Formats: sequence, structure tokens, C-alpha cells
Amino acid sequence: MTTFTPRVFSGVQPTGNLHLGNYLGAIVRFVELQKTHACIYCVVDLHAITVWQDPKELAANTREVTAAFLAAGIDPKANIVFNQSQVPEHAELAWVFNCVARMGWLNRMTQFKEKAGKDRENASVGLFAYPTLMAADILAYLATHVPVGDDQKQHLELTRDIAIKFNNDFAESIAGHGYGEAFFPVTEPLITGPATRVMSLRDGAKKMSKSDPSDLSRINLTDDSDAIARKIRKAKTDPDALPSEVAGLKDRPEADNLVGIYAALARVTRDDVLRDHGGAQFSAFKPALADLAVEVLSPVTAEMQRLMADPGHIDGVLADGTQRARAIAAETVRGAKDVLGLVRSAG
Ligand code: AQP
Repeated sequence: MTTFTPRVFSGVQPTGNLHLGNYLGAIVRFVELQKTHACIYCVVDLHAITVWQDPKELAANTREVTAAFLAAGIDPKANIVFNQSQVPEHAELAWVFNCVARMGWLNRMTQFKEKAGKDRENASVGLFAYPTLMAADILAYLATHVPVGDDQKQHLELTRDIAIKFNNDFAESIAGHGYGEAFFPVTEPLITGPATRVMSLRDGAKKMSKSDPSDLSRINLTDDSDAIARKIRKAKTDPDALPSEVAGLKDRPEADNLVGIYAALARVTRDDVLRDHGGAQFSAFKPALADLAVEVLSPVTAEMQRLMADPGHIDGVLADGTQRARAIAAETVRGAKDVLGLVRSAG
């Protein structure tokens, strides 16, 4: 059995409107994992351009996601923080994986179907091939663990399938080059954050999303206290009081979502929240939730703003991370090319 050193990789797209779902589903977990693992966190700007981006906004959003990582508590010295486009090995390995993954696998990806919508013919090839680039992001670092929200589960399964197929298809060459039984690890998804699926504040059946046209549907990490309180006040709910047990949240998606957000922010269970707030009307619960959200998020927002006022510092963090990321990714790609029989010319 080939053993791989435990290593965490994950990414966030710089597509604007970084929200509470990204924070609770991913970033909070990124921060925790640095206590136990070597971690690589990436602003995945090549993923962002699978749909059209305004170039100025893309650059600003890349710095904003980096600021959010740092403001939330990611240490860029102990870990690696960088943006994807600066490490060309991601795109290079993605091409290899385009040749390993099968059309049928990609055809099953629900996120492509959702994002392409009815006008599939007009979607970019990049949007379709997104999951192979994601597999390259992860496997370029031989990452063993990937913390993500629930929506990324299917893409992670595809990453595992690609690693397994590569390891099988080239087993003889992998062994012959001294890599043992496996060149790539079969990565474990970590879908275990405080809230793995935060739903829209306007529709409990839809996930909170950067691309939702309604700003009222999400709490952005750049929102001030007034905006947070207003959005929670306007959040869709049903007319009933909160139940005193979790079973009572069944078939009440909006109530379940607000209780889930409260629990995640307070770092307690839904049962704990209902023990304290069971029987309360939303007119009483919403202000309590707004106060809690402001208490937790406002230090992060303030620190993000402080960091964003100094883009030179952010760019320095990214440049340092890029250098360290590239050293690892280049070694992986060199090895993969040897395994594939792509001749290394002298020099
Ligand atoms: N609603 C959510 N609840 C919990 N986790 C979430 N994530 C996203 N939405 C939720 C997690 O955040 C990480 C970064 O996501 P991304 O930037 O790759 O974007 P995404 O998954 O496509 O979702 P977004 O942010 O809402 O963007 P759009 O609107 O473009 O779909 C991932 O770990 C993701 O699981």
C-alpha cells in the first residue's frame, strides 16, 4: 500500500458576494484543520472564468477571498494561500485528467446541469470540464483530505474516480517508476463543518449562493450590522412558533435553516438552540439570531476591510504562497508525465 502524508487542500471561487454559507460550510473548517494538518488553501480564479467575469471585479474578488481567509484566521505562513492561475500545473494536470475522465462521468454532474440551465449549448467548455480542473487542484498536491460544503460532494467523488482510474490504467508504469501501487491518493471529502448546507434566506429549498440575483437571499461577509439585521428580519419563515425539539423542524425548511445557522454560529447543536428558544415566535428569535450573527461576523468583516485597504500585503501573501505551492505541484506533474511516458527532454 502506498501511503500519502496527510494534507488538506480546498478552494473558494472569487466570484463575488462571499457569503455565510461559504464561511460556515468551508472557511471555518479551513481554520480548524490547520491545527492538525498541513493545509493548502486556494482562490480558484480559473474556476471563476468558466462563466464570464469582469476583469477588474475578478481581481478585486481574488483579493477579497484572500482577505476573508486571513481575517477568519488562516495563517499563511504555517499553511499555503495562493491563487490558482499563478500555478500553471493546475491547468496542465487538468488536461491529463480530461483524458482520464469519461464523458459519461461528466455528463452526470448536477452542478453543470444547474449552472448551464436550459441553454446548455451556450455554456463554456470550461464549465463542463470544471470537475477535472477541480481534481487537478486537489491531486497536484496529493491532498488526502478536502473540506467542502455538501454541494461539492459529487465533484469530490469524481476526483476519487479519476485518481483510481489513473492508478489502475498506469499501474505498471507507476510501480516501474518507484511509486508503489498508487501515484495519486484517493482523497477523502470532509463534509463536516458547522453547517454543510446553508440555505437561502428567501427560499429554504435553495442553497445560499453567490449567484442568487437576490441580495436578500444571503448574508455577505462584507455586510454591515444593519444589513445583517435587515436580511434576517426579512428572511422567509412560516407563521408557527419554533418547536422545542428538532423533530418539529421537519417540513419547515426555512425554520430549520435559521435554527441551523444559529447553531453553527453559536457552536452548539440544533437541540441546544431549541432548548433555549423552543416556543418563541420568529419576531423574538430573529433579533436574537441577528445579534449573534453580528457578534460573530463583524470582527471578520472589520479585519477583511483592514486587509483589503492594503492590496500590496495581500499580493505579497499570494506571491509567497504561489512559490511554495508551485514547488509541490511541479514535482507531481513531473512524476505524472514520467508515468504517462511523456518524454522529458534534457536541459
Ligand atoms: N450554501 C452553502 N452552504 C455550505 N457551504 C457552501 N459552499 C458554497 N455554498 C454553500 C461551500 O463554499 C466553498 C466555496 O464555494 P465556491 O466558491 O466553490 O462556490 P460554489 O460551491 O459554487 O457555491 P457558491 O459560493 O454559492 O457560488 P455559486 O452561486 O456560483 O454556486 C465550497 O466548499 C462550497 O461547498
